Amino acid sequence: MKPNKSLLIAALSCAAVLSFVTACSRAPQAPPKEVQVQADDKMRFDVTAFEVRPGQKVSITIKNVGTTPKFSMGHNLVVLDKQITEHNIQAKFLDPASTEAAHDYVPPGDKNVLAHSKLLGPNESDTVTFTAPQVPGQYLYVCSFPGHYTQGTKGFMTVK
Ligand SMILES: [Cu+2]
Repeated sequence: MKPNKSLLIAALSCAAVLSFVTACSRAPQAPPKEVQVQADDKMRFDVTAFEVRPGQKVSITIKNVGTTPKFSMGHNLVVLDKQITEHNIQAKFLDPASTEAAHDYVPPGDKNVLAHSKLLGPNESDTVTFTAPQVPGQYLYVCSFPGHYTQGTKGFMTVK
């Protein structure tokens, strides 16, 4: 017996609809990832690694818990694209950032900056909210105040 052509088409389109619905329900909205980071006078972040899902909303609160005035020991938190690595960060980001005191040491329009906080003095805090990249990998976050990265204000956001 020959299969009924219109039945076959109906079955196929049903399957297409089903797989579409399944694909939709398979992408649940993960709740926002909240991260609290402290920076201190020793030029360290207390949180140096965290994980997020691709496309997840991320909310990072950075607090300067040091006591040294902002002009000599300000801290910010800058999340960088994964093209910026520990090997190229000096030339590709830190050097240009070092001359941007007027912009909290973040070069305006830098495409490798995914998100950044304000530059913070003692006891100040700031929250930055952004959407995690879709591309899995390791993304550096740093303080771009001159000299602080090399002392240790850095960490990795892992998208996976
Ligand atoms: Cu700093």
